[in-house]
Amino acid sequence: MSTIRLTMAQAIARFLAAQKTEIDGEILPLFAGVWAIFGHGNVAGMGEALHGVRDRLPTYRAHNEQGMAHAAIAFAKASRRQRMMACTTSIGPGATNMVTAAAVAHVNRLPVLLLPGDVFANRRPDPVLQQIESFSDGTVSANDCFRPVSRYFDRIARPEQIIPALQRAMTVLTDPAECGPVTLALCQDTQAEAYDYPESFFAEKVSTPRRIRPDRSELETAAALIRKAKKPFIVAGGGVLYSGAEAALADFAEKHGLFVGETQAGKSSLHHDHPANLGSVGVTGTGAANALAEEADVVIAVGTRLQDFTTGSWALFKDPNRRIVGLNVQAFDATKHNAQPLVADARVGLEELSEALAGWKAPEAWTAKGSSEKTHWFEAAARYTDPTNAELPSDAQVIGAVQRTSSPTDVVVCAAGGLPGELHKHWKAGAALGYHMEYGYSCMGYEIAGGVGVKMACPDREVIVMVGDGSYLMMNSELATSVMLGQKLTVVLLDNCGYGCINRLQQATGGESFNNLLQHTNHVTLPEIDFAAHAASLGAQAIKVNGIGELEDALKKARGADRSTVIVIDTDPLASTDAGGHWWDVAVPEVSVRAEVNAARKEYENALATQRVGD
Ligand SMILES: Cc1ncc(C[n+]2csc(CCOP(=O)(O)OP(=O)(O)O)c2C)c(N)n1
Ligand SMILES: [Mg+2]
Repeated sequence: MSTIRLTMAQAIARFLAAQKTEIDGEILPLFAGVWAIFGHGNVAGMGEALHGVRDRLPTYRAHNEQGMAHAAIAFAKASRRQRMMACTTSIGPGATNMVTAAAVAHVNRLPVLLLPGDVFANRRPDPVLQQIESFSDGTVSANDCFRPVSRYFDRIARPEQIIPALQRAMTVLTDPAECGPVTLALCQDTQAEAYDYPESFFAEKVSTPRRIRPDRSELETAAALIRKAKKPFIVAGGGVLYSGAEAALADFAEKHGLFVGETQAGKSSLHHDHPANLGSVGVTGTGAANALAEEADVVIAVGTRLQDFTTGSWALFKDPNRRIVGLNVQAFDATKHNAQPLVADARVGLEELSEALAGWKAPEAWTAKGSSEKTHWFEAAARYTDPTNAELPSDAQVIGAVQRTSSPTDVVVCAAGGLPGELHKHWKAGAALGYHMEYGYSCMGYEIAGGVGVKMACPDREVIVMVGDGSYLMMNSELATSVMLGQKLTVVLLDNCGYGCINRLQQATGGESFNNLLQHTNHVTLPEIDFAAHAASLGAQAIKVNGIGELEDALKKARGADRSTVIVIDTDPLASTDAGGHWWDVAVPEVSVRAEVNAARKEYENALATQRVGD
């Protein structure tokens, strides 16, 4: 066996550079690059190794470890999980800064390879700078925080351990069902230690996405269940996009006279004006999709985790006899709430289900209801996004302006605040993947960093990041990275002076406005933050606009710009779209000195009575 003597870090770099993927007949590097922030825990080992492969595997420097991992995660999502990135950090704070991002990837089932540095395996210099020192357990380090948010975690304390560890990592990262973050914690001394690795370990490897076909008996049972349905309804989740099943979904819906409600992750599975697309479903659903979901007797859940925003905290589907068909590549999801599982890739699953349903169509009365609900919804929704003379525009009116100046191939990126709900209801998605919402973890601070990753994955598409003032303040530093790397974004920053959506939720649960909007928060001086000046200081073009007309002008200018632009607009913190939507389970205090809370609790208990447990 021929071997090659490399450090453990050099072996990792070489191995990653040898991993390829085939997309539309083209062989591409599986890892588009490595995000890195160096410290003593990785600069000598991983730093030296990445420098050695920089022509084949580029290294990108970021400003915050969480931000760089968000960029990597967004890249993978915008690449339908077929390409990905790795992230390396120092030990201690650099590593734990990435834990939140690991959770984002874990919830959203997205591949990312996290390579935090770790303490010395030989323990000779203990305790090193940033070592947390457990009194009771010598095997614990700060990186153990990654365990619950990694699909696979390993600590590498000998150089040859990476041979099985990297192979296992690749299995997880490229498996559609198991897919999620992998953390390999790399002991600092081991990174620099040499070993005679087999040359074969570094041979080029091309991975192709695995498409799991349905089990015969599950397919027959699911098809029989659907054939009996009088009011079937499809819920399309992120799995549709991950699998590239948009055409299969459209075909399935058309052939069988079915309507589709899209989850946050599934939005843009169908073009917004496809006749079968009733738009968003659930807590932030359209009146149209929810009307059908409420009556549905068979819910065909495709590639969705069925999280509470989709199921209205399990109170949305009201037919007492309704069944769910869980078409999902992961059995964990396919069997939720007593669903009839159909474990399969979304695309081949829909194709085979369609064959099994040959000749069957949903009853015409039900189809007619879907079409008329859709027409009603769009009439009702238009008045929320149209401009008015109001002093401060609502989020929906800003969305209307962005929509009017956008093209169908644009990608809108968002994650937290009031915007996700408004975008879910109102955004008219064009091409697939044009709606990029991180609403699994809804992590404030994802937006700008995520936008950078989306732009890297889709260089030919305009990327529009929509972000609230709160989320922007939480993490904005990758705006400088977007300028530095020439990854142009248009950022629309909606400044309502605080955490608008949580203030509204607080009021809805009977609470006094408290600690959310800046004005209701302990302060000596009310901050007047000049967001445009801030963004300009990071190198972006920046402008503060006054009203919807100026916003549209600025958006048009930003399209032509070659560097990131931040457009700041003041918005109304109290306005939101009351049409559509559904109850969401947010626990209201059982006892309170506030009459408003007691009233909200009564309503809450009434709503709880409609919640379905288990079925
Ligand atoms: C990291 C993180 N911390 C806290 C929350 C809870 N949270 C959700 S939305 C929100 C407020 C967001 O404020 P902003 O971005 O200004 O949007 P707005 O609500 O004003 O629309 C908070 C605190 C969260 N989702 N993520
Ligand atoms: Mg805000």
